[in-house]
Amino acid sequence: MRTILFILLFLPFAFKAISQPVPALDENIPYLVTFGSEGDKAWGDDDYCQVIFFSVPRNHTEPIFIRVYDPDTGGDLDEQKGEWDTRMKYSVYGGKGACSHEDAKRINLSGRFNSGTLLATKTFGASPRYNKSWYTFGPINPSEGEFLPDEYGGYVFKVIVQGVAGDDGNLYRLFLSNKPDENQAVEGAFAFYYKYKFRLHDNVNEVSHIYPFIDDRVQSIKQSNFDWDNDGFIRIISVAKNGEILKTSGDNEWVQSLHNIHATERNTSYDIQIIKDKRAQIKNNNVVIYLENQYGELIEFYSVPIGGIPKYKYSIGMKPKTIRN
Ligand SMILES: [Ca+2]
Ligand SMILES: [Ca+2]
Ligand SMILES: [Ca+2]
Ligand SMILES: [Ca+2]
Repeated sequence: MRTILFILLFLPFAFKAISQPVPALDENIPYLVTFGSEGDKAWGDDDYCQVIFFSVPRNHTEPIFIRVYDPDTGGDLDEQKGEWDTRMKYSVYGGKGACSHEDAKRINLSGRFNSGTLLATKTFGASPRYNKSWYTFGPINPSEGEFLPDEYGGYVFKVIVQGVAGDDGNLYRLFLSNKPDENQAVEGAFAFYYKYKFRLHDNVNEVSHIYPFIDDRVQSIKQSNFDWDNDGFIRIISVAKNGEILKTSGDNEWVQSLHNIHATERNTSYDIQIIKDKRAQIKNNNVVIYLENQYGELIEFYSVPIGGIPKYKYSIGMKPKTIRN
């Protein structure tokens, strides 16, 4: 399965520039979110941790930098509860097991989810110095990543963002850069993630997207989402699905729905579209989503849709349906 992924990755898509920020440009998601360890789950974070992987192509030898926008929790962008008392720890891992260790690909923070070699770490509280500005990790030698050429085309790094104190919400973005003091894309690099926590737009006309890749072993997916606050709907566009609806959660709850995979969808991306409720006008909505295949393995979301953004083909479309469990 991975071989096909690998081939697809190296087709000449425009990875440059659009694949380096997380959230990615094509995702149209305003910010990632992680709360302090005492956060109220009803505010939209179930476990106060986010894990993002970056892959750097094997032929890239120049140092790379992992940059964080608004790493502090305080000031303009972040979500305040009482005093600003949140501390947020950012850690970059490489080396053997950083990505391949099975605990690194689970939804729960059990076992060695922080597997690999710790390359850099820093903890931020409220900091006017970093409010609405960038902090840079690095230089990092690409070869310090975990070398996974067949699965991810090169060297893989893991970034763990974990709330270690407080109850406020941290909004932030990441960028994989060639430069320490500006965002310059590393050609051919991309990001992927399994459990994605982010802020929805306040503007009800904005549509956000996430792009899981359906490899050739996937027969069905189970999607789970948390604290969606019944804010509109989530739908799948693929070569065979023209808006199949994913069940959305209410306040402080998980929901799941099951979705069958059509044969023509294998080795293509899904465009999961997130559409807000036009009337409810919900602000500051933080959400969590992940997908599992029929074996209970998490399915990767990619910062750029592998094979491009899928288009529904009327010739193979199935009748939309949602199986709820
Ligand atoms: Ca607080
Ligand atoms: Ca801030
Ligand atoms: Ca922040
Ligand atoms: Ca929410």
